[in-house]
Amino acid sequence: MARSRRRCAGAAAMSFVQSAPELGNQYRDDRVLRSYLARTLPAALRETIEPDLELLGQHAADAWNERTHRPRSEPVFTPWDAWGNRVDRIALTPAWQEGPGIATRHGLIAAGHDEATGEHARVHQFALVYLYHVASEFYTCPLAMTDGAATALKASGNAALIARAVPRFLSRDAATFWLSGQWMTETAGGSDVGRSETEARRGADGQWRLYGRKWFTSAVVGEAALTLARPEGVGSGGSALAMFYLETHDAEGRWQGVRIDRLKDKLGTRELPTAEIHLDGALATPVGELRNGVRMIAPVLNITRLWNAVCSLATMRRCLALARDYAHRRSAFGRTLLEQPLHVDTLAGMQAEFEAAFHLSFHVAELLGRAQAGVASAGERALLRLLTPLAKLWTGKLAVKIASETLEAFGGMGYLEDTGLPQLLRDAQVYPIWEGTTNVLALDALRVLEGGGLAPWRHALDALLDATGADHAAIRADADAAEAWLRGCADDRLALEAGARGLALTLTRCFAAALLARHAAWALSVQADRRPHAALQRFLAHGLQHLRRHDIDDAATLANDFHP
Ligand code: MFK
Repeated sequence: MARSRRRCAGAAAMSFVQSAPELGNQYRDDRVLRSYLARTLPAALRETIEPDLELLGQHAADAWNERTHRPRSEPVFTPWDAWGNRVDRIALTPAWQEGPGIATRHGLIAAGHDEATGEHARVHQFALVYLYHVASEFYTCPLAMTDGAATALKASGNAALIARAVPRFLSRDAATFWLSGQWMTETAGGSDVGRSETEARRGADGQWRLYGRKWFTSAVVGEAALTLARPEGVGSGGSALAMFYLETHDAEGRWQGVRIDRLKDKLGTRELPTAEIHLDGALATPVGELRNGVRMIAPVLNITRLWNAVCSLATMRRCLALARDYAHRRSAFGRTLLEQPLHVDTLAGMQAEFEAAFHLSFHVAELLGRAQAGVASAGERALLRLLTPLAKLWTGKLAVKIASETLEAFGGMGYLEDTGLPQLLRDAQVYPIWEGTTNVLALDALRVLEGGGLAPWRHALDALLDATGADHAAIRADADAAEAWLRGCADDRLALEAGARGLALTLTRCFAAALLARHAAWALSVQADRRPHAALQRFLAHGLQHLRRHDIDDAATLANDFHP
């Protein structure tokens, strides 16, 4: 890879031209991923999947290195044809057209449900997701929902729908592969889904048809969708909603009861055709009972939240790879950026946060794989339920921070659209919003703690630290503080809710630190690699504790400060 500064040949006054950052194979170059897989996967499985990981790692590099030679494109929506027929056609970008081929060839969804790899299925799958995500231009978004739909249908026990849809969702052949949407968000309910207004009516023919408006349907190009609707005549609230399965086209390939109103004009993820749609008599099948739809769709939420965490990691890793490469190439004040202590210190801080986030997110994938394979203990299942929203809320925010810092590491060039760098930041901003905002997820974590307490989290944390053979008193002290905070707020609902984000971050960072400590001990003894240990020291120095208990009245006064 050329790392030299270049001069503009033939120019009258020879002026300096900075070489652009380039990526190498994103699997081979990823010490964190490779070291993690070496610890967690059986050697035979790792050797089997490695060629595939290398291919996706090369695809990631090629997609970035060639991107400057290709014009950027966005999906184009055509509601009517020239003759006045309603067609609702969406022309996709080249990366999205390649999506089904890549997703099925590498088994992006199938790998996560592969019984042959047992409890390791999800780690294998999320390694693929992590390598593919940025190059996919968020084709991973509908893949996440399809994975969620397969998981929710399997959990529903509806044999007919499982037989019809799941093999298509898990297909390894683009010709038979189906994408599924999760059409949940409405104008009244992005977070408060219980306010959904879409109505389900049963006709004289016994068929259910849906009527309503869905406000953020990112997988509108899919062949199927899981959605929520309120059966006619039932009451209000989330428990009165039912979960329905529908197919978007009829046997002749025409939209069935679905009208696309327009594509969203979004800050980022612009290659992803997120649509507003109307359901106007769309034929649909209840997946299970005609109520408790929110509970029934929850498996989709949990799966897509883990995808969100891993995609956030992928963005962080991409940012770091670019910033590191550039630091070799770029000189200022007579030294490369990599010889400048403050720049090095800044990159090291980003790397430490990323490494901790990596181990947390992939640990959630491990737990999911164990739960799915039926080998997880009750404690592990409880931990999975808690760590899923925690991993999502932390990594979403962190990706924005690291993307922002990365743009700064490029100086003014980081602010220029045609470097491709601003897109990383704009795209990253979706992570804290999509599939539940930070606050909704912090409250979800609170709901879990109210059900099962902190014991599963604390036992697992202590077990991880005990296994390192070191004391790690600082991590345990912050864990003690979190437990004390929770006990102290037990009778104060307002304080509990107001402090839920601080509690969530503290639980997350303590657990991520314990996971990083476990990996650092392993890497030191097995690979003689000190880098995870250095990452841990830095991560601890950034601080684990975010517990807050502010005066609620003061908070209300400040938040409502509309008048001079
Ligand atoms: C990548 C490209 C993106 C493109 C742009 C996208 C921009 C943004 C577009 C969006 O709109 S994304 C938003 C997606 N929406 C969400 O993620 C929903 C966020 N809201 C929540 O997660 C709320 O917490 C929730 C809707 C679940 C609350 O609803 P309710 O009706 O108040 O539910 P409730 O009563 O708390 O829970 C109902 C049942 O579900 C309970 O079980 P029981 O009936 O047995 O008591 C809960 O325990 C269960 N439940 C809720 N969340 C769960 C869960 N179970 C397991 N896991 C969960 N996560």
